[in-house]
Amino acid sequence: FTFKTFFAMKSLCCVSLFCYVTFTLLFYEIRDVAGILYPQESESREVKDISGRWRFRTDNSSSRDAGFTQRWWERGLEESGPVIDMPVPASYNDITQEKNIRDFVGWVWYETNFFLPKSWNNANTRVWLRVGSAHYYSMVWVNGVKVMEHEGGHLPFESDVTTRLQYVTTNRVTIAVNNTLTPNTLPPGKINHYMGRDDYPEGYFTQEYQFDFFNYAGIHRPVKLYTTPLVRTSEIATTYDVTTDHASATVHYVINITDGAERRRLFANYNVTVVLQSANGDVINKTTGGEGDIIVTNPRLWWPVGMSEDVGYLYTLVVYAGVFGMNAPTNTDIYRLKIGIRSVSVDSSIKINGRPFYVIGVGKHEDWDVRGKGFDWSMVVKDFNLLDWLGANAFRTSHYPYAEEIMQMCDERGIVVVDECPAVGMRSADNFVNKTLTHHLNVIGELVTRDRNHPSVIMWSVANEPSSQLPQAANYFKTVLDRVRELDPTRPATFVCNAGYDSDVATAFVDVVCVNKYEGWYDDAGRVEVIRKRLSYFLNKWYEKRGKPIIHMEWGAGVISGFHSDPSLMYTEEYLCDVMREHFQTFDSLRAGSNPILAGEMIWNFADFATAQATTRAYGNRKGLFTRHRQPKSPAFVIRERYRTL
Ligand code: GCB
Repeated sequence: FTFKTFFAMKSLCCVSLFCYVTFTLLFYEIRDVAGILYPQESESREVKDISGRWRFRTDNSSSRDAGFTQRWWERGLEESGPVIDMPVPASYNDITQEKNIRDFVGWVWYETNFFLPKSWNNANTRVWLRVGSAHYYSMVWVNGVKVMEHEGGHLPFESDVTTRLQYVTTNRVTIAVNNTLTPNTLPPGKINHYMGRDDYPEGYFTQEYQFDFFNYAGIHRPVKLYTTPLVRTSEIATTYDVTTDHASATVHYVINITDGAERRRLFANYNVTVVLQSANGDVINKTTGGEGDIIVTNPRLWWPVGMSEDVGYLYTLVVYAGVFGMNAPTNTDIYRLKIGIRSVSVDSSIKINGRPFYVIGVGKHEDWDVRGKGFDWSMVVKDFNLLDWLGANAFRTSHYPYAEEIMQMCDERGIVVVDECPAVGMRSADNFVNKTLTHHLNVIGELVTRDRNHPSVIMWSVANEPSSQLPQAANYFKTVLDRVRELDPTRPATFVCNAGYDSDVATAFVDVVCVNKYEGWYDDAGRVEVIRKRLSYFLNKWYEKRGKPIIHMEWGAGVISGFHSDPSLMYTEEYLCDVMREHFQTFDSLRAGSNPILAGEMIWNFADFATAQATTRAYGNRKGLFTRHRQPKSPAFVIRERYRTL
């Protein structure tokens, strides 16, 4: 199955009115999902980052609702109780020496103040408040007035706060965040109450979840204010066609222009000019209108690491949007979107620009010491340098969407991304109900509209290791995967499966079969000698079942850095090296030959990471190639040798 762009399909269907109507509806549906463009400066936009040291308090009341009953947002937080310093962005869990804060469940309150430049106070300027992400449910007030609520971590949310701001004095922003997970959140979880138990302290409860990483919480990504003109570009969607000889490409674009009344209008009311520039700013081509095509002859295609000398080439799409008749530069909104021209398709293999692409990557986490899941440029750049050192060409945003800045770096560095939804730990039947499904579809909408312009994203993953053997999983995942393809028909979609090949009912709807299996670890622990045979049997069974290319998404073994043994023993550095060599034999036999069934391998995990406390987790998950402090364990050198050779 080849993923042609729907734009191409639309023009093919022009002859048939029926088809035209069908695709036009699709076209409008894309517009109905509010995408949030990354805030950036331009001649018409300013950005003010208000991250930093905020005031913070956990709501320790037994029902965690004191903040609401006492209306903490109405005054400075200091006036309603004690506060502590809290960095933003950062998870709050590891910042203090308090166990209560590390393991806190419920509402926490953040607050800061900011001044605004007087120049922002004019009739043609709108000011937006944007939270890069907060885990999990957020409410935001500006100067005591509620401006937005958002459900779900890992994705940005914003609101027009123009009318809430003050220019003669300081402004106050209050953000309440609740990390409680329920059977219908993504990821799901549940609260266990120990009511009526004489053997537990009174009122005791715990947060339980079925995923293997610490439930870090707080404001995880920067909080920014930014300005736009009244009429602004609010969404851009691009797709590409590349000719088979690579001699020409078409950039299809759809732009949404939003006016001051926040009504979405036909772009016919506005004057839209779109200019495609090369990386060094030369104009390649330009056109006008809110939707259209830009032809690029002899395009410099976007290639991932290892497929070309010319890795991660990005053009810039400059969008000028203004109102007809008042086209003075001050009224024109200017937004620059970096794009990479490439195609993705799947038949017997994954193809980028028509050429087979073999995934050699890692599963990752946004996880660092002290800051938890808080965005930190030092850690992000370090991780990219380590990916480069390994020679990896891909990673999966296991198990939730990563920061936009990380996606931008993937585009630039030619690192392919399998972009994952935070649907991890859907293990029980009460996770597969309409309430979860509705939220899942919303999250998919937010994820696809946020990330659809990143050339690095070659596949959507809608979940990790759901109980896909449950009968209700079939319809559930068909619905979710249909929705992804509806929003983005240009990329394959999948979920990552650990159900048995004989019991799973939902991989029928994926484009690439992605499986997790830990031979020599969870299966046949300590018996490296059976890995080759067992792994090969398993992957062949999957291929027999679905006949689709397979990515072995997770495999590996726990290693405590500095543990050694010969012959190897589980948890030693030598053990993972042995496990790797056995896996490589099978991978090589299945990725080559006349019928290659394997499209890629991703080891679990890039680095050690924090988890909930458990008897099977010694200071977190130790399957990292690198320690949590990003120092290599010896298996990292074995992977490096392989990835750099492949
Ligand atoms: C898995 C999960 C991942 C865990 C890993 C492990 O299958 O997808 O989240 O961390 O196994 O190490 O157990």
